[in-house]
Amino acid sequence: MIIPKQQVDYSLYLVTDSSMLPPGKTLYDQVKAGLENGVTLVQIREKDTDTKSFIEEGLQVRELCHQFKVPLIINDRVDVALAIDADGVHVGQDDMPIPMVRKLLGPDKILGWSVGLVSEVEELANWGPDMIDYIGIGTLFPTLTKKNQKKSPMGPQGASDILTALETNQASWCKTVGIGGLHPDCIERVIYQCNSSNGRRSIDGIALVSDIMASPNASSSTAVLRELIRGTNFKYVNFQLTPSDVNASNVRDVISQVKNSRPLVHHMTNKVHQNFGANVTLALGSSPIMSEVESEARDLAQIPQASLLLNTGSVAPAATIKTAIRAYNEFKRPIVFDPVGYSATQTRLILNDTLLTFGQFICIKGNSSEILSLARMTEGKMKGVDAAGTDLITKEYLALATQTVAYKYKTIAVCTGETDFIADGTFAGKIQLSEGTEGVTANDVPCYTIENGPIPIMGDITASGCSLGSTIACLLGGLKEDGIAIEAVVGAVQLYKSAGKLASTRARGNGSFHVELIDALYQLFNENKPEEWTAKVNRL
Ligand code: 3NM
Ligand code: MG
Repeated sequence: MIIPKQQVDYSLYLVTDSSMLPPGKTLYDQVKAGLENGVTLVQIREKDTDTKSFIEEGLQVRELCHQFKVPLIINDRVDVALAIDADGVHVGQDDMPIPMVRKLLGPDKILGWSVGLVSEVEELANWGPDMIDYIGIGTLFPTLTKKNQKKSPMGPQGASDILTALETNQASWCKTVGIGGLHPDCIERVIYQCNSSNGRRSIDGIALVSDIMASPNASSSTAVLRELIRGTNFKYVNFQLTPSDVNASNVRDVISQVKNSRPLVHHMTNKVHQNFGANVTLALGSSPIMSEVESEARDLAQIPQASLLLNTGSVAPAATIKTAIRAYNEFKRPIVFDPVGYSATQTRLILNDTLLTFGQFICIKGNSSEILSLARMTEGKMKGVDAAGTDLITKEYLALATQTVAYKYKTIAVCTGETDFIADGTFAGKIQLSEGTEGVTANDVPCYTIENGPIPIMGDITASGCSLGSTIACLLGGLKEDGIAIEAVVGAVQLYKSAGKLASTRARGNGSFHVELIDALYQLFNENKPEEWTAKVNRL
């Protein structure tokens, strides 16, 4: 062993594949470039190499790795690992059974296992700490590298379930790396979102193949990866995620910022909402654009005060939505996600979960049914898109569901109803390998309520919930660089509820309520006196 196995640094784990080398590069070249730029662990994974060449190559790479004090792991071939005295072996679920591998390797070598299921974690825990040293958690995202994939991508939420299982099965000693489809555009998000529910751990490293092996410039590719996993602030929006005890003066300031900057609020939303949402946006001093054209999403995301409202009530093609999500994340502009009827049908569930896996949202908004199912705190499927049948659920339970969604997705979650709940799970954008959320759990994330008594007529017009999404997107879109996200979201919900109350006192019925709501939003926004608004904010 080049170093004691307890001291292995799993943070940037390079797995080889000589079938994808760029022209003129050898496996040795790519591994060397990786090691020179911060790879901390190497695995030779060669599926089609004959034994003799595998051993020759293995000896060369072992020598190279050891110059950098980096251990070398061999995939699958226990015989090759023993023959060249490698530092460890990695096996999958269909390879040699773990107790046999350990017996052949002896106690001091590193033994890694590919894990995708909670039941596998239970098995590993039963073996105890002398068997497995680390697991590769995967497949995280779709990848072309692994042929004959049997597992479907689990996303950060699936990886978090595995991390949680390690904790609940008392297997904290087991180290973890995430693997599968990891590239610079998603690595920070993976580190940010993957953690056990007790907040005690996150993944210990990133394992990848193609991003380095297939790179024409493996040195700079590795340097980019090294920088991304260094552990810092995850800036997926270009304003602040600082915690705040929101008050009227903060909210007044947010609205002034919107007035000055006139944000462009890009709606990808359902047909029923389009007209009303555009009018609400105009009433709030902002410019609506209702576009589901894939080719212009990137252009829109580059407009300085743009924001995206993504409402899956009736859906644009998934490819179009993904292009938009990628662009808004890349240009650090806010996305508000409204997963309408989140799990009402299998089609919606799959689409919404795919999108949740695919991007980082600054705000996720839903009614109580949607938030309860996102939190996995409800039994069975939702009926339709309305928040029916949740009247008997306590406020404490709804607050916890909102906090759970905020914590899981590292977002600001909004749960609408007679009382609105807002939970801030952004952790100020702090990300770090291994540390989890430093013991903070869903229960502990800041939570606010907004109350204004019942406004039954709100439920009698269409798209009133969707237009709260428009309002949140307007206020987030208007934030300056030093603006604070939670103040915009709380301010938006408070503004919307106050306007709803005011409009309900003026309306003669559903039709005039529609009009009065737009007028009331216009009036309260332009007066900008949050201290006089009837909806009250409480921090729980
Ligand atoms: N194991 P890339 S996914 C080797 O899910 C491997 O266990 C996986 O390649 C698993 O970084 C994978 O190019 C391939 O996506 C990862
Ligand atoms: Mg294998």
